[in-house]
Amino acid sequence: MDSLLIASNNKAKTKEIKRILGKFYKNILTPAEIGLNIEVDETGTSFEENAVLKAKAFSDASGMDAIADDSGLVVDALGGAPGIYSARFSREGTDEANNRLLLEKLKGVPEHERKARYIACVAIVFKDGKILTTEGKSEGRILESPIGENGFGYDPLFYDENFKKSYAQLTPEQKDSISHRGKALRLLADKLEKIIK
Ligand code: ITT
Repeated sequence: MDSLLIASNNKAKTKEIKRILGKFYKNILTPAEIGLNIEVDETGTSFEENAVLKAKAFSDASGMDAIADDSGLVVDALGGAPGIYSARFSREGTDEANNRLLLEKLKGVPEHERKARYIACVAIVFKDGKILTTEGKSEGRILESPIGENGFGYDPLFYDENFKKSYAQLTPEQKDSISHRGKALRLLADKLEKIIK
């Protein structure tokens, strides 16, 4: 297929999407690369609704196939928060402030009650209006202090029991192999493969 527009300005996400879907499209472009600047209000009540909202807005504005991811962190001890509000958990909304607030809220919570998962919903809206969505989850637990330099968002606090490392200590390829977004994108790749054949 020809060109795919990524409906996101999150650099870490766009890199992950390019790595995994690169073989399906000749060009995978970001909004900046085509000079498109739109803000989409994430007014949905689920990851899926928000992913479709974002992909549709970018597809409509560009006339291209567009892919969006809506994702977040679900913490059991916080009743599922921050969930779909993960990017805007703290007032500042920066990764640093979000991580600080998460640690504050989990102060005194013992290790076995710090279970959490990342969830990602990925949606492609094709230029003919058809929609494909997939979802991926990855399980982990929230550390008591940040460690690692890679990744983004809550990665320095999100610990994987198999690698025995935080997501921020994983290489990009290791993260892709187990992450919520990696899983959702591979499921999407399977669906795309069937469409192309
Ligand atoms: P776009 O809407 O432009 O795609 P965004 O960062 O605002 O970018 P979301 O609305 O989907 O994206 O919010 C996702 C938030 O969830 C993100 O900002 C992180 O705080 C967290 N998150 C999602 N996936 C993550 C990952 O792989 N590693 C760390 N944090 C992640």
